[in-house]
This record gives sequence, C-alpha cells and structure tokens, in this order.
Amino acid sequence: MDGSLGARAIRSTCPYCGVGCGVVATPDGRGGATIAGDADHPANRGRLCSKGTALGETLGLEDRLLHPEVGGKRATWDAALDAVAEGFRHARARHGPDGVALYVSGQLLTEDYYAANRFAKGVLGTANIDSNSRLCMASAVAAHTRAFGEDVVPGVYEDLELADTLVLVGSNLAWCHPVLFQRAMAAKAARPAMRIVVVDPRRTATCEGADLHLPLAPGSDVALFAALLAHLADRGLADQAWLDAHAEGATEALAAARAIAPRAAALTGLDAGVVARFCEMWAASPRTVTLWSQGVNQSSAGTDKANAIINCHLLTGRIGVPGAGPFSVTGQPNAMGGRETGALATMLAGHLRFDVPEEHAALARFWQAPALPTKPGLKATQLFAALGAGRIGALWVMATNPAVSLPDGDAVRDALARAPFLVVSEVTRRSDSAAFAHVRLPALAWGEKDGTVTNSERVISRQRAFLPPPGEARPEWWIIGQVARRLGAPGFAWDGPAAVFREHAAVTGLARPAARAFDISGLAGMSDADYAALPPTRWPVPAAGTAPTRFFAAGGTLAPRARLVPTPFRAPVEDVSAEYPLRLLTGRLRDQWHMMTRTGTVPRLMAHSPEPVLTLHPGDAGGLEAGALVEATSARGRAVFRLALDDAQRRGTAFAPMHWTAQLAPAARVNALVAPHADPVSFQPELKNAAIRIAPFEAAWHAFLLAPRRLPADIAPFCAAIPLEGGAWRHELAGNDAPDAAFARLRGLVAADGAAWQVMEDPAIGLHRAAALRDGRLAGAVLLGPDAALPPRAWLAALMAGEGPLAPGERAALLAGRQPGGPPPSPLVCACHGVTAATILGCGARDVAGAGEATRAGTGCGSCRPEIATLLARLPEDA
Ligand SMILES: Nc1nc2c(c(=O)[nH]1)N[C@H]1C(S)=C(S)[C@@H](COP(=O)(O)OP(=O)(O)OC[C@H]3O[C@@H](n4cnc5c(=O)[nH]c(N)nc54)[C@H](O)[C@@H]3O)O[C@H]1N2
Ligand SMILES: Nc1nc2c(c(=O)[nH]1)N[C@H]1C(S)=C(S)[C@@H](COP(=O)(O)OP(=O)(O)OC[C@H]3O[C@@H](n4cnc5c(=O)[nH]c(N)nc54)[C@H](O)[C@@H]3O)O[C@H]1N2
Ligand code: SF4
Ligand SMILES: [Mo]
Repeated sequence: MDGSLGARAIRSTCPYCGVGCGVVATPDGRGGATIAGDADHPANRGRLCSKGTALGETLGLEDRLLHPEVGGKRATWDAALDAVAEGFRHARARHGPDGVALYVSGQLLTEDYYAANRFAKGVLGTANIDSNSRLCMASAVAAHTRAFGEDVVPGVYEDLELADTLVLVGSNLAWCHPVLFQRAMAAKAARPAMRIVVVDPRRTATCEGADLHLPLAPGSDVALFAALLAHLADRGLADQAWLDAHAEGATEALAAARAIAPRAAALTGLDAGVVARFCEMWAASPRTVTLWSQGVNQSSAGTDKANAIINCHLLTGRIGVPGAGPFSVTGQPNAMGGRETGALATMLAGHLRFDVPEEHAALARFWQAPALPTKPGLKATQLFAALGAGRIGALWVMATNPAVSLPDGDAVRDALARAPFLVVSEVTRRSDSAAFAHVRLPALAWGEKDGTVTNSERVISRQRAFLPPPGEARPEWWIIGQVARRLGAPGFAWDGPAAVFREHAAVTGLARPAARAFDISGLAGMSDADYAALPPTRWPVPAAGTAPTRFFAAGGTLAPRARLVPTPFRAPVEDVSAEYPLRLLTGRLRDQWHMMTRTGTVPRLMAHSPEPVLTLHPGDAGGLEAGALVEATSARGRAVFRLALDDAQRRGTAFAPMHWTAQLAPAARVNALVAPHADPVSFQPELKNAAIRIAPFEAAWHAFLLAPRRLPADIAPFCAAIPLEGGAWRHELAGNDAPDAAFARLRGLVAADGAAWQVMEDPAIGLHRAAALRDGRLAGAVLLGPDAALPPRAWLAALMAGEGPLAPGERAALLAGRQPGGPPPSPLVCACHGVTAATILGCGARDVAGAGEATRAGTGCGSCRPEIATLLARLPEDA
C-alpha cells in the first residue's frame, strides 16, 4: 500500500488518540484538505470519530507559530539554534548533566522522539528526558515490565471483537477511543451473547452499550481484582500447567489477594452481589479481554491496579490467545513510539536497559556516547519540582503543554516562569507553556510532518505530509540534529526521517543475543522508497525468525517468565475530610483534544460542551443550582466551573474536564486543584483523585458577550471563550466590579465603530443589555444580569454569522435573545450533522437507528450514538 492514492490523495494517520486510525487526505491546493477514513487501514477500516472527521477544520494557519523567536522577537533559524546550543552548553557547565532536561510528548513522531532521546542521553549525557507519557502510560509500562519482563501489549484490537466478555476498566472508550468502541459495539450487535462490563465510578457514555456497570469508589480497583483473583482460584480456574510452564509468583499474588478479598465490597463501595456477578461473568468466559485506561494508570496505586488485572489473566492462562488478554490502550497517537524509542527518564532506548551493562555499553558504542548516563533521570513531577527549586538550568519542552497538563498547576507555572532558560517547540502561538519560553521554535504540524507512529496494538503507521511546510516551520528531528551538531556531537547527519527510522530500528537489535520482544531490526535496512510506502506494520519485525501476532500465546515461549505480582490495597493519597468532602475525577470530553490548541477553535467541536463544566450528583449539590458558577477549592488551589447535576455521577465525587487553559478559560484550569502525588513504582501522578470542596462563585454580575473576534480571556475573573460558526466568538463572563461599570467596559470591548446600539438597562435589578447593529446586521452584544439566568445564546450566536439585514421582528427580539416564533434552544448532540436534543426527541423514533434515519443524527462518525440512546431512553413509554 503506497502513501499516495490517485492524483492528490495521501494516506496518513490521525494525530489524536492511540487507536491510530488511517486517514486519506486530499489537499485542496489552498492550504486545506478533506479528510476521510482509510478503508484499508487495519485499525479503523474507514471509520473515523468526531475529532478525526473534523481534522480538515484544524489546518488553518491563524494561530500558528511560523518563525523562530528569541527573547520574544523574531529570529533567524541560525540565531535561534545558536541560542539553544549556547543555553544548554552554559547550563550544563554550571549545573552538570543533571541540571539540563527535556520534556517531550507522545505527540512526537517516532523519529523526533528518537532524536530527542539520543540528544538528551547521548549528547547532553543526562537521563533527564521525560515525556507526558509519565502522566498517561507510565503505570501500564511499569506493570507490563513487572509482569512480562518487558513493556509489551500482548494482544491486538481484533481480540476486543473476538471476546465473549469485554471488561473496560477506568476507560471511557466511547469518547476517548471511539473507533475501538464502535468496533466493539458492532461485534456485540453481530453476536448479542457478547458481554460488555464497565468499571468506572461514573456512568459514562461507554455504559450505554454495557451489560453491567460497576460504579466503584475511586481508587478501589485493586480490591475488585483481588476479589476476582481469589474467586478464580476458588473456582479451580487457575491453569496450573500454564503457570508451571510460563509464570511465577502465583502463590504470593494469591495470598495478597485473599487478604483483601473479604473486604472487596466495603472497599469498592459496591454491592456484594454486584461484585459476585462480575466475578462470575469473568470466570465463566475463557475469552475475556480486560482493557484499561486512565482510571487505572493515573493513580497512586496505578501499577498495582494494572498488575491486579494482569494477574487474573496470568492465573487463568487467558492471555495471548484470540479474544483473551489484558489490554492497555494508549492515549496519544505515539505514546507507544515514545516507549519504543525509550524517551522516558526510566529507559535507555529501544527497550535496552540501564541495568544491563552489556546493553548500556552497546548503545554507548553505537551512539559514540561515552557519557551515556547509567541510571534513570528525573520523572515529570520531579523534573518540574527541580526546575522550581532552581536545580535545572535549561529545559526544552516539545509538543506538550506542562503549564496545564501537570498536576500542581500553579507551582508548575511558577517554575516555568523562573526557568533560567526555557525552549519550547510548538505549532501554536497560543500555548500557556510557550508564553514562558525564552526561545520558541516553530515545529511542523500534522499534515506537514513526516514519519511514523505506533498505536495501541503495536502497529507502526506512517504519518505523511500532504501540505507544504508553512513559514519557517521545521521537523523536530532536524531542529534537534542542528543543536546536537552545534554542541559538537557525532552523528545526527540524517537527510530525512527514513534515515532516523533506520537508526532507531538498528538500536532495537542491539540487545542480541538476549531475546527482546520489541525488535524491529528487520526494518533497519529499509530503503527510502520502502519507508515512503511503508504499510501499517505490526511489531516485532526481527531481522531473522518469525514474528508472533500475539505475545505469550499458550504453548509459546515466554522470555523471561511471566510474573504475578502481589498487589496489597492502598487507598488514594488524598482522603476526603470535612474540609474537602468530594473526590474530584478529571478526564476527557468527547469532542476535545487535550489543551484545545487544535480542537478548541473548531465551532462544530466546541458546540457539544462549550464551557468548562463541573458535574455533581444532585444529592451532593447542597442547594447549588445547575447552571450556576461554582468555585472548587483543594489544598493546592482553586478553579471555577459551570455546575451540572447528573445522577450518572457517583455520590461523593465530582467530575471536571482537563481541557481548559489560560487561553480560553483561565479560571477553569483543573490541575490547579490536583496534587502531584505519584505512584511509587511508575511515578505516574494521581490525576484522578483530588479532595475538593465546592462553593458558589461569588459574582456581582454574569454576562455573555458576542464579538466578531476572539477577546483576551482575562477580561473578567471568569471567562470562557467559545468560537462560533462564521468566525465570531461568544464569551461567558462573570465578575465582581459594579455591574454598570462592567457593562460599559464590555460594550467598549465589542467596539463596533459606527454601530447602532440597542440598549436596555434596569440598574435597580442589575439588568444591562445591548446589541450592536451594523448595516442592519448583528455585530456584537452584551447581555448582563445579576445571576447566571441569562437569555439563551443560540439564536444571537447564529445571527452573528448571518448574511442579510435583520427583519424588524428580529431586531425587536434581540435583547430578549429569543427568535420570534422560533424553536426553544436545545443542546447539540450530533456534531457531524448539527442535530440538537430537541430534534432527536421530537422526531418520533424510539431507537438510535430510527433517529438516524429521521434526523441523520449519529450517522456521521457515530460518537454521539450512546448519547442519543440515553436521550431516547428518557422518553416516556407512551410518547
Ligand atoms: N475525546 C478525547 N479522546 C482522547 C483524548 C482527549 O483528550 N479527548 N486523549 C487521549 C489520551 S492522551 C488518553 S490518555 C486517553 C484517556 O482515555 P480514558 O482513560 O478513557 O479517559 P479519561 O476521561 O481520562 O478517564 C477514563 C475514566 O476513568 C474514570 N475513573 C476515574 N477514577 C477511576 C478509578 O479509580 N477507577 C476506575 N475504574 N475508573 C476511574 C473516570 O470517571 C473516567 O470516565 O484518551 C485519548 N483519547
Ligand atoms: N487533571 C488531569 N490532567 C491530565 C490528564 C487527566 O486526565 N487529568 N491527562 C494527562 C494525559 S493522559 C496526557 S496525555 C496529558 C496531555 O497533556 P499535553 O501534552 O500538555 O496536551 P496537549 O494539549 O496535547 O499538548 C500538546 C502541545 O503540542 C502542540 N503540538 C501539536 N502538534 C505538535 C507538533 O507536531 N509538534 C510540536 N512541537 N508541537 C505540537 C500543541 O499545540 C499543544 O500545545 O495531560 C495529562 N494531564
Ligand atoms: S478514534 Fe478518532 S481520534 Fe482516535 S485515531 Fe480514530 S479518528 Fe482519530
Ligand atoms: Mo494521555
């Protein structure tokens, strides 16, 4: 399968989640492209989710960083590269190799990741290179390594479809790995006996397709899987022959599990009958896949949680066979690539180990790196603590936004502000972290860069360029190589990504004669043309011998032997108290990607959840009303959100999204609340368990403001900026100054010169409304009142994009915000076809398929299908 298809279409890979869907991009010749699913890619066979479908809308250059900057001023590449080299030379001379660092990302291509790791460990001689994968996959990596001796995902996606029971633990698959979820749902539709179980404190969209939901207490997964392990042994399901041949540690692991099992219901807060039912289902189904994600990994017991899951598969030998196995899904498009290149503080490169002298020596020789570090470096949270303490003289951040994504967010921002020398490689000018940088380097973005990524099932796919490089943006591997050579390093003379890849592939053969699961040395001799045409390729690809599709197949060899690990129960580090009575779970929304630098400016993707919302169970609301602004406070900091009430939320917990930053909603940065407590084995921080309290956000006024452009997000103590179709922006605001003064100030910001204003004010009740008209069209509006109960926004927002002059009736209705005779406002459900909840509820259909036929809702990417089902389920029987 070649990269090019016909005249202009190019195959590439989606830059978002670890499913790694293949796409076909057809550039329009004007800097844009249409994006479709690649029917030939094994991950998705043509499917895409809402984010993948909207990729074509993220290609604009408006916010792009297009030129290097030094000290906030545009610089030539030579000057910028000299500055970076000099900054690192100086810092290393002053602080030693432990006083310089790189912080990188699972959104780098494998080639970039390889170059960064060789630069840090081989040239700077520091192991201080860590990745945002520390916040994401570190617990899975540590658990795999403990259980299998190496970081290996045994199974493949097809196993999800072949399983009789699919257990999803701490995974909101419907929103976060939508195409995998769709594959699982299609398998269940074809084989209704298939069972899906969701283990998550919240009833998420993923539960819509589930047969059983276990809303366990946050952090208690180890207790559930301890109960399961004991149950499996009691039922005589331990596969003794398999254990004898392939594994060790079963006795100790079982003893630890038996010590917890009697308390499983109490510790998980689940009904004992539900725990028993779960154990029965798992036990009765030899073909079981237990898939996990961040509800497991992002925990101070993350590694134990993952090993508790793997233990159950090892005890029963349910691993490495079609339809069975533990399955850690990766988050980022190239989370796996970072693990393969070893661009983490705890790894060397290519699954080579710090603690094996021959492997260390082989790599030092290969890289001509006499100063190759001999022990692990600082992990993400330690790295930023060291930066704050003045122990890091130079830091280079690539393709990640630590100011927002790391826990203890305010302290991280302070550390970045105090960094003696900070380099940020970015694609956007609007990143919270780049704002602190001394040197900003413009990197190529998706669609422009060229290389490989590896998805959750070990399939290496090409990301291919289909757009020309804009401005002076350059590939990351090139930038790194230029700095390395300025520091006098040998090597780094690559003429393209293929050369980098070949070098990386060669490293994976260095462990020989020791056996290594991760071996792609068979690709080390690939020609440039082969690389250009590389079809999706699952590792391993050894230079000689056969490559298994699944690792640890029964009867196969395990090298080294698998290990069951005892996992004693530990509660989350922060406990709730009278002062902080709620547990805050954080995570993702369906249509947003991380810190929103790409998805946050696409109106269609912002329409589903336009504002940062904190969700509580109605029983925990304590008189607070949905739609109000609330302030969450923890021992670390505070953040402000719009309140939603939902009985899908577990009592005693709150949920808030991770996505908002200082760019769009400065008060709603959730990591201001989260402490940097980390798992003692993986050092992955506990991002899902902050103890908080909620109080009303005291505001003298609330408002929304429509403007033809985006306004700075610091115009009010609470601001959430929302892009609208047609280029205008909506700003949800609240503040504490005098309402009339705020109103005048906000009107000034709309600044519609020469506009005619309609104004309505009743200061006695704190009501101030104004709409600006230019050429008979709505050019801006400020609607301000004493509380959050403001007029609806949808109609006015649509008018901002309208073409012709307003009708008299429309003009008269502007300050009421309601279209004369129009439908009541209703939230958007289907982002692909713009279908609202009201339309779906009113269409007469009773099921998702019927609603699709009647309204097209759910017939695009399908990501909203669980939500449509939930909506329809709420219809009364006789409706
Ligand atoms: N739409 C979208 N998709 C994405 C991303 C995105 O930003 N947006 N990011 C990608 C990335 S990098 C990642 S890592 C993945 C993450 O994918 P997921 O891990 O599926 O997503 P999260 O929302 O972080 O968390 C999953 C669930 O864990 C639950 N949870 C919290 N605490 C616990 C617990 O103690 N036990 C259990 N069992 N569950 C718990 C939460 O309620 C939440 O529903 O998504 C990827 N896909
Ligand atoms: N509270 C809480 N915090 C979390 C999580 C959580 O669940 N809860 N999840 C954690 C997880 S799993 C993850 S993965 C992290 C993600 O957190 P981050 O990595 O900080 O999130 P992104 O917004 O994806 O950051 C990527 C940055 O790189 C830029 N970029 C995009 N493409 C390129 C490129 O090609 N080259 C370069 N140089 N830059 C590029 C983007 O503009 C963006 O600023 O957040 C973590 N933080
Ligand atoms: S599931 Fe969606 S976000 Fe993930 S790779 Fe596929 S299209 Fe991209
Ligand atoms: Mo992640």
